[in-house]
Amino acid sequence: TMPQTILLTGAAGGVGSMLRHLLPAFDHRLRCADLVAVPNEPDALVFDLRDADAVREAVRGVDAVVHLGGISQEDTFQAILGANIEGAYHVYEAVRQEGVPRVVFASSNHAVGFTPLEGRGPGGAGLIGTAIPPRPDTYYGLSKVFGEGLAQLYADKYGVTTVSVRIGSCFPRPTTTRMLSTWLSPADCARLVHAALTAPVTGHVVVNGISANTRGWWDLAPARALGYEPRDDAEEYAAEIIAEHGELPPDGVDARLLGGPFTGIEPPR
Ligand code: NAI
Ligand code: 15L
Repeated sequence: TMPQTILLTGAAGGVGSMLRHLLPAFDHRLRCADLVAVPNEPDALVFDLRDADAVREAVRGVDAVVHLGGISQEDTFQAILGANIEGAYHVYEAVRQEGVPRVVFASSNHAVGFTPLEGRGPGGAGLIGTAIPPRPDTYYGLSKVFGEGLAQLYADKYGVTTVSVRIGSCFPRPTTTRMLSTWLSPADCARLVHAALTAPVTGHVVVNGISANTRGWWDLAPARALGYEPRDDAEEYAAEIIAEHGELPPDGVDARLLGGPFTGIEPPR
């Protein structure tokens, strides 16, 4: 098949940098964009997602958008409103007007962060799927609920296909005990984004995005249905992490609520 041209927003960020290195191996050609210059990408487009015209220009002519750009943790409502809510709206309006058929949206575990874990996971009460009510744990998580809603609207009304990936914790390696459950390795992230870009699906599909973690409590069936085959398991780091941080206290937020520490964050005002 012909290589697809993909607009990668948030290309200078943590996940964007990992995908810049890993996606070309899947034969995707990247057009990088960010608010700041993208290291080693002199052709990257530098603009603010709040600028509708710049977003439209960036989207023109691509086969798909991988939308990572925006604020990736809790912030003031105003900041989230501009970068994440208006930003996502501009991406979908551009996609609609330019006739781009597909978006992969970087959603988050924090869209459903107040979901109780109730001893889920291996040997527990079963895994948490994607057909659960929104329960954002922050204004940040709320912006991901908005993004998923926007994806659904543009699927139903305009036939734009979106795969929303509720990412757990995508970092080079797990660094906390919670991440033994939530880790998405960079290589598995690239596998999942590739599956989301190429799977023969339409409409709005929501998938959980973690590696094949022994301690995972998220159902990966929706992602596997797209062709995602995770190869990494955070358990490889368990001995080291437990030696440093210990097991999760059963009555602490990390063991009780899906969003862990974000459920207790007070936003800056
Ligand atoms: P990051 O904060 O490292 O990267 C986000 C990028 O978006 C930055 O390079 C930033 O400059 C850019 N950006 C921020 N505001 C912008 C604006 N107004 N206009 C244009 N660009 C703007 O975040 P990371 O970790 O790379 O995450 C990427 C995406 O994945 C984010 O949407 C995040 O919410 C989502 N995600 C990440 C998780 C993770 O574990 N890394 C977990 C769940 C979701
Ligand atoms: C997220 O949504 C954040 O973007 C990321 O920085 C991590 O905090 C991650 O969730 C997590 O829950 O570990």
